[in-house]
Amino acid sequence: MGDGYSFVVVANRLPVDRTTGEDGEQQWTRSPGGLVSALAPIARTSGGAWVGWIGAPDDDTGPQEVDGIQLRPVPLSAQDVDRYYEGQSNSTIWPLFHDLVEPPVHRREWRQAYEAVNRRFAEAAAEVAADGATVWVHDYQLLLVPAMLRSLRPDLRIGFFLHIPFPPVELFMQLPRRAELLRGLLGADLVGFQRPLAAQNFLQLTGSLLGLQPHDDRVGYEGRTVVARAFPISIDVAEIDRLAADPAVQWESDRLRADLGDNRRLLLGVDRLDYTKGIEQRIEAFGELLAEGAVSNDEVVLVQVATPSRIRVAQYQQLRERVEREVGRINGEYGAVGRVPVHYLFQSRTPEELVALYLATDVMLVTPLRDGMNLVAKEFVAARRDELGAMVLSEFTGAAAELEDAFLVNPHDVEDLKRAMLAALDAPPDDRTVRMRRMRSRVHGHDVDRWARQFLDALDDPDRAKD
Ligand code: ADQ
Repeated sequence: MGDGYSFVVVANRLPVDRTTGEDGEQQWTRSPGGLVSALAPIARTSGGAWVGWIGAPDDDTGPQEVDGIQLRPVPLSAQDVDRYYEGQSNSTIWPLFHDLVEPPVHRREWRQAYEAVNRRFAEAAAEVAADGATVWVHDYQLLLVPAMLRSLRPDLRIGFFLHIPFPPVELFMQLPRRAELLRGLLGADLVGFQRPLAAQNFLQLTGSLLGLQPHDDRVGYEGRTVVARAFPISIDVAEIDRLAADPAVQWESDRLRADLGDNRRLLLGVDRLDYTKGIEQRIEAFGELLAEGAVSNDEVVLVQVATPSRIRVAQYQQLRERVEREVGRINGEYGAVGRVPVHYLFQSRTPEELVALYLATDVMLVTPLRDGMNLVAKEFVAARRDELGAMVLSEFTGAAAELEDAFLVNPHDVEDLKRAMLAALDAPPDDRTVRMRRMRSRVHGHDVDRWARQFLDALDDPDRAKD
């Protein structure tokens, strides 16, 4: 075991995408995204490895190195993907942890697959970790891994970070085999959440479900201390800033503005197509503003970029149909030849294209019904070097706790959405600049590197890191 890795990341997905080279050879490239760019340097300099699924079923690619990161793939069969990933992770835990925005589905065979796959992740991590290594487990797909890993390797220092909200006690209590899931998390030394309230929910649950006695930010369990604390995640600010300063990106932004109509103001939504993101409610509110004549097709345009996500899950297919029907209805009713009020793109876009869109935007719409953090909100702010642009932001995102200068909104209330959209459109330029400046200073002081460092320092020594 002595020759393993001293730092191991365990996440559902490996941080790589498959591409096909010019000669037809399959290659792996590092996937974009803040988490990967924050952890890759740490993994590289500290002799680290990353355990995760390669993203395609029945792929038995072996261990390999990509861009300096040692990858240890955990293969999943088509049935594993169906039951562990699309089933228990995304049709049971995801909706339940997001306040039952959609009803969770409970199936025994999904739970069994979830446990079996979590065990394989834990075994893979136990195999590659050096003596006394630090292991950082991520997210709701792997709630059982910390305890499984601890029983295999009591010598490890284990951290867990939950990227999504942690539900209130009475919602968590609805989960079949809830105590086992909670004990899974208690296998960690440090459990990190996006918000302090989530950490409190977790600690309270250890009392009400397991009869433990949480105190302050920790709880004693099986002779150890488990610390639970908030570590709000962020983005690679320097990278977004670099893209925003790139003349090619700025040129693309000007071109988008011209294509959409220079005299129209642009509202923008960028999300995975997910029912937690409030896309339907946002489009409905925009449709009502058009119907009431509060805005017109000549004055405003809404661009909604929605990345395809979990497309085999029924609730996501139904959402897609509802959104597309509503966009068609609004464009049919209020559009003109060559000019429609809603541009809907069911597509993934490159970071350059997203930043060009952010730069072209007058009002950014980030209106999830519930969201752990929401990185799009922070990317928009980081991109606006010109200190212009307003943001409508849901109170139910983690980001709202940090970006209080946005136009905050209750996305369940269509009237409130309409009010906030109009307020953001009508805000005097000075007011928008003051708000943007404050939001930028918050985002600049808290980038994803700092987030990762704070988590790992606290994992190393929770009391030192607290000062
Ligand atoms: P997500 O639910 O995926 O993340 P979010 O935080 O907004 O949500 O991150 C989405 C990322 O995907 C952003 O970096 C964004 O730029 C990118 N993206 C979105 N639409 C895209 C498109 N059309 N094309 C290309 N890229 C697109 C989960 C939790 C969040 C939490 C993050 C990180 O649900 O609450 O903020 O993890 O912890």
